[in-house]
Amino acid sequence: MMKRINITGLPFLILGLFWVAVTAGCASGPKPLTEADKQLQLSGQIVNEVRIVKMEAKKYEFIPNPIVVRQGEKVRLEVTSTDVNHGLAIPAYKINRKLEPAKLEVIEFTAYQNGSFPTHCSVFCGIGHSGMSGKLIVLPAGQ
Ligand SMILES: [Cu+2]
Repeated sequence: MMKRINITGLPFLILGLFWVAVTAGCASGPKPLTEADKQLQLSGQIVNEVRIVKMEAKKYEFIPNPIVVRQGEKVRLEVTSTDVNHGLAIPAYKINRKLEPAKLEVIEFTAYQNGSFPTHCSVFCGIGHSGMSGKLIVLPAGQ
């Protein structure tokens, strides 16, 4: 007697795995702040009520990382790539900006939501591109 292999569940299994991969890969929503996050120093400095953070992008990192701001602040990231084309994406804040070498990019947003938000390079820049990521830490208001 031959056993039939039941494959009716296979498409669902594949879909399920695909869904897990996609949601894990695109987890752009906030994660809760850890105790260590809450001890971080704020990045940059406040000038005329705007937090200005000068940033550098280069193979394969962002400096500073993490970017630490306080909820409710107006934030201005002044970002320059010091080598090749990169991009800075902060999906939860709908930010995705191309960074050309030696060209200053100014990215402004209001940090309306607190939490820990993933950031990543959005322009292929070489072998380490997929690991070129970081965090935006938005500390709760009023501390
Ligand atoms: Cu890249």
